[in-house]
Amino acid sequence: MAYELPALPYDYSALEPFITAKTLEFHHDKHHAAYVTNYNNLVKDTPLADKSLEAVIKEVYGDASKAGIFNNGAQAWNHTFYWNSIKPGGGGTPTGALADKINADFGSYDQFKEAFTAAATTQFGSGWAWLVLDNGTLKVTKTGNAENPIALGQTPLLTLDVWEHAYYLDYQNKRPVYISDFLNSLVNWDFVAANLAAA
Ligand code: MN3
Repeated sequence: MAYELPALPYDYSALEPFITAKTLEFHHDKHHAAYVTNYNNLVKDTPLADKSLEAVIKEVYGDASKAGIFNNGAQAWNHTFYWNSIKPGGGGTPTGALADKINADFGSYDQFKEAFTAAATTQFGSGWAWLVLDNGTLKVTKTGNAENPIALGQTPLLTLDVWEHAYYLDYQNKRPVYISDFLNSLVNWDFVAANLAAA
């Protein structure tokens, strides 16, 4: 059973002016789609084809002979998670149980924001910044290329794509502005709260 590219959960222009339709058309329809196509081609007619994407990511992580499957499968998963991590009219501060947990584990929302900004800014080259649940504690992490928290045994709650293809058309070299727009205007805290509640 092939893994299907999920549709974007909003219109291509819905995240403007922060992320333009042109970026989403390339990022979803070309980059994300290519990872899905490559993944399906690599697992086709193998025992992995019938397993969930999450199961395959865990199973092949660290196996050099299956690096292509890991990279394309994890990138397929990471992008779907990223689309759901942002929304039109997002950003601001979390509320409820999620806010309480952030305050308990980071000290304050501002301290979380500082840690997340630092992780996203200092990920050298391509990769991702994450908010994860690790043994019951919230942590900010960063991963290179396709690597993700599922492979590392953590529960992902939120992600930001810091590959240049995610922001270069709109922000060029200004990754820090892309990061602050993500936190101030795009984060889908409802998605993060639902992920925490389900963990
Ligand atoms: Mn990307």
